Amino acid sequence: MTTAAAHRTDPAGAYGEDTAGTAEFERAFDAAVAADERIEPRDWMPDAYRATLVRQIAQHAHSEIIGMQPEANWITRAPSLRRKAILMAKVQDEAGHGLYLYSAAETLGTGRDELLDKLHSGRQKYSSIFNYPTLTWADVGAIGWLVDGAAITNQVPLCRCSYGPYARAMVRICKEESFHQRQGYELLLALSNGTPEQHAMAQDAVDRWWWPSLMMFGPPDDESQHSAQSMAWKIKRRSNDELRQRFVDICVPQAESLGLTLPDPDLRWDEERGHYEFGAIDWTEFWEVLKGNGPCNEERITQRRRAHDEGAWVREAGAAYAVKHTGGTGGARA
Ligand code: BYC
Repeated sequence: MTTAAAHRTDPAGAYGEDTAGTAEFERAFDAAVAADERIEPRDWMPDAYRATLVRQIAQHAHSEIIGMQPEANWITRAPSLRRKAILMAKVQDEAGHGLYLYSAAETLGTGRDELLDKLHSGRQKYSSIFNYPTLTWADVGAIGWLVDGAAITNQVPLCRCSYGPYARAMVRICKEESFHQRQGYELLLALSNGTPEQHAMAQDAVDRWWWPSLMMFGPPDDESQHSAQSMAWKIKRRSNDELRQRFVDICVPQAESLGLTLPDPDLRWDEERGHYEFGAIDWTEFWEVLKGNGPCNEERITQRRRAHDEGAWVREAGAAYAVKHTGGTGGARA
C-alpha cells in the first residue's frame, strides 16, 4: 500500500460531521487520483464521485443487459449450427458483463434491485445503440464489428479508470469484446464475399449501423456535461470526440478489407492531422433516441420488464436455496 492509500480509508464513516477530518480525506483522495492509484470500495470518496460512478456503471450494466435483445432476436434464425452456437455464447457473455458491472456498482453501496428499478422506470439510461432494430442476419455481423468495436474503443481506457472494481471488470470484458468484434468482422467478411444478395445485405447493415455506432461515444466534447469532471477524476481517460476519432481511424481500413463502404461521402484522409475526416453526425437523432423516441425504445423496455417479472421465480428460488444452504438471508439477485 502506498502512502496516499494508507491515509484514505474511511473507518466506518468516522469523518462524519468533522470538517477538518473530511478535508484530510479529501486531500488523500485527490493525492491518490493524482498518483494514479486506484480508489477502492472502502476508501473515502466525494459523494459526487460515487454518484458519477454509479450513474456510469449502472448505465453500462443496463446496456449489456438490454444489448442482448437485438442479437437474441436472431438466435433461432442463425443460418447454421456453428453460427447459432457462436451467437448464443456471445449473448451469454453480454449477460455476464452486465452481472460483473452490477457487482461493481454494488461495491459503491447501491443495490441491484434499486438499479433495475431505475432502469425499468426510465430513471437510468442504457446505450442509445440498442434502440435500433436488427432487420437481417447481417445486422449480427454489423453489431459485432461496429458496436462491439466501438465498445472496445471506449472501454480499453476504462481499464485504467481510477475506481478499482470498475477498472478490473473492464479488463475481462474487453478481452471478451475483442472476440465479439472478430466474430462480427468474420461474419460480415463471409457475407461480403458471398452471393451478390449476401454482399448487398452486409452493405445495408453497415449503412444502418454506422452512424448510430458513432453516436455511442456520447455527445461532442463541448456538449458533454460530465466529461470535464470525469476526466479530472480519471474515471474517463479520453474524451468522447477523441474516442470517436480513434474508432473511425480503425474502421476505415477494416471496411476496405471487408470490401464494404462506409455511408459517409465526406470521409477522407487528412494528411495534416493524420486522421480521417468524417461527416456531420445527426445529433438531433441521438437526443431523440435518448428521450425515448428511437425506433425500439418502447419494445426494449417492455421486453426487459417482462423478462424481469417472468424471472421472479428464479430469484426467489435462488434466495431460498441460499437461506437453506448457507443460513444467510439469501439476498435475491436479478
Ligand atoms: N447512449 O456528459 P456525457 C456493449 C448520456 S454495451 C445513451 O458525455 P458521460 C455491448 C449520458 O449518460 C456498451 N446515453 O456523459 C452490449 C449523459 O446523460 P445523464 C455500453 C448517452 O457519462 C451488448 C448525457 O448523455 N458502454 O458494449 O461523461 C452487445 C451527456 O453525456 C450516450 C458504456 O456504457 C449513449 N451512447 O459519457 C454488444 C461505456 N452517450 O447520464 C455490445 C461506459 C451519452 O446525465 N460509459 N449519454 O442522464 C461511458 O464511457 C460514458 O458514460 C459515455 C458518456 C462515453 C457513454
